[in-house]
Amino acid sequence: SECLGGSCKKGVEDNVIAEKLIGEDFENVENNAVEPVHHRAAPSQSRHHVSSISRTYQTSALRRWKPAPTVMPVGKRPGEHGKPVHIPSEKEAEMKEKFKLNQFNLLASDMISLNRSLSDVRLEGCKYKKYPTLLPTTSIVIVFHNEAWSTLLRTVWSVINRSPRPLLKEIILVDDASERDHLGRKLEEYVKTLPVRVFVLRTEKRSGLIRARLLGAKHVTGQVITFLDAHCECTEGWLEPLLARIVQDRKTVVCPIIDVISDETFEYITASDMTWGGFNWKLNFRWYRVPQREMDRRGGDRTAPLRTPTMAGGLFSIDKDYFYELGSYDEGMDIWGGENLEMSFRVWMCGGQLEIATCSHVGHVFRKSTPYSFPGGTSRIVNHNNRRLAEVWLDQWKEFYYNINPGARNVEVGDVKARRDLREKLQCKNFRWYLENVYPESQMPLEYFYLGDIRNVASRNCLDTMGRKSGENLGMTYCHNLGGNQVFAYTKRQQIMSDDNCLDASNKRGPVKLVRCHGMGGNQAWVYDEQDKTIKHVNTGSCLQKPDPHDVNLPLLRPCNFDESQQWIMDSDFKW
Ligand code: UD2
Ligand code: MN
Repeated sequence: SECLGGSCKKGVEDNVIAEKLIGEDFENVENNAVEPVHHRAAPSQSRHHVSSISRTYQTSALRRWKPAPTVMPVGKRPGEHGKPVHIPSEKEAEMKEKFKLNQFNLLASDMISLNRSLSDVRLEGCKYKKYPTLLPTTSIVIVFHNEAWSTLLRTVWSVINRSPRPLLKEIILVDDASERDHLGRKLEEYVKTLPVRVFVLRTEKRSGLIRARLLGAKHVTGQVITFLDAHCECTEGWLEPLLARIVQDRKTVVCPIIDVISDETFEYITASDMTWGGFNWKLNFRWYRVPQREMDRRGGDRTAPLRTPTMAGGLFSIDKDYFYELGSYDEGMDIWGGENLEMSFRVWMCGGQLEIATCSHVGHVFRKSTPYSFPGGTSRIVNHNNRRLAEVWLDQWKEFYYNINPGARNVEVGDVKARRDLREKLQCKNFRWYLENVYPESQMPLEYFYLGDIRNVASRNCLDTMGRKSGENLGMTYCHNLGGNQVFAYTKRQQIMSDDNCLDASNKRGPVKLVRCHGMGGNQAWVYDEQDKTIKHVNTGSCLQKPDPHDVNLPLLRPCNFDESQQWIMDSDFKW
């Protein structure tokens, strides 16, 4: 199966990922509220630290800690300091063969030490930040299905080496019915030799990552649960910023910045602190640039926790009691997908907050495709999970999902009553509130007049994105009434949108393109006149017109003439 949703960091917004891979210019960070270095906490300061602890935490239950010493591995193996590993050409065939096992360069991973060194990738201002001297303990829960030995154990070692020992209660490995010998007895014997309590749980049958995490969570004895994927590497100082936010407000769910471990070379590539989580109409998780308004809220301090509308899902810390109060996970979700958006909406709508602690960096191997099976079919499972979250949390905005992904309507959703009851019981706010207050930049518009196909009166054909990308021309073809590429929203901001693209014209004779919606009017503002049925481009005053016979798939922009070729029907569900 191909790259699912935003799970692969390379599938993100082009502008954002380009910046991620090139690495950002941190030049003006020094101007931003970098705290002075304090070598010893002054008495007044420690009082401040205690008072910043949320009242639900008993200080007696918290642990004193010192930053973890970074353990430097002995010897010189490839990949130290997060450098890329290069495979000699004579091993290329072997490399390609092994790549298939996990959809990453297993040969490279196996060459790297299980506790390889990484550089300190944090912003300068993070290195000297003071955190409460008392923090809650955490248990790390890592679920896996057929994970490679080296990536799994490198995850474990990076936790051991870079977490303050008093804060690390245990590491819980949940094997979700793997079929690899090394994950059996060998793994159990190995973890016994580790300097930290590590144990292995096993689901009886393949249960998917959601139910596997629930099994792991049940055995947590620390105060905070920290979930990680099984192919991560934690960097210096990763844990303290996560726990510090939770001890300040136990209803905070905190993610680290998820850096990229290259699936090809295992190079450690620092991700931007200027991206946050969003989602599109298809309910794919996506990374987008943090808007100015959130930068302003943080007073321009890039080391301050960043409020994010959604999370990628694999890496986060949550107070254990709060996890259950909030309804843990939806047990009706299978294998992979959807649980991250479900939890994101639930956290925000039910009184919590979701943050990225920009001082916490954890690397993750982003893959281009999933290596394991989806029993029952990838799209059936992902649609099943997404339907469950749409039916419970999205209110009327679920129609965006169903319209752009009409196949989902026929996928079994199961019983969602218990989850709807949960929403009721927790007295959660509605999705309108979420869009207004948490995510006004969302691709799902807060106010819209119309959602459906746009049909020409003369030709009876429909506007169609033809599945094209941002920057390409709008298309047109016969109406199939299925939604998908023929579904558009006409919004109160005068946009005509399809998912995250908007109809855009910069010339009075076209062409009309699909361009990433910017929400600023300009070339993306259109006025639909219900009376004469024209779609007029505000900036140029031209009207949208059906294609000429010689180029039947290309809608035109022409001087308005009120002819049928410039009349359009947008009438189902109209609500002005
Ligand atoms: C992302 C998340 C992942 C999860 C997923 C949506 C990050 C970095 N990763 O996808 O945690 O939220 O989006 O569901 O945010 N696994 C099982 N049983 C299964 C399938 C997977 O245990 O049936 C394990 C798998 O071995 C891995 C973890 O679940 O350790 C996440 O799976 P993934 O790495 O394939 O997901 P990813 O990173 O593409
Ligand atoms: Mn993963």
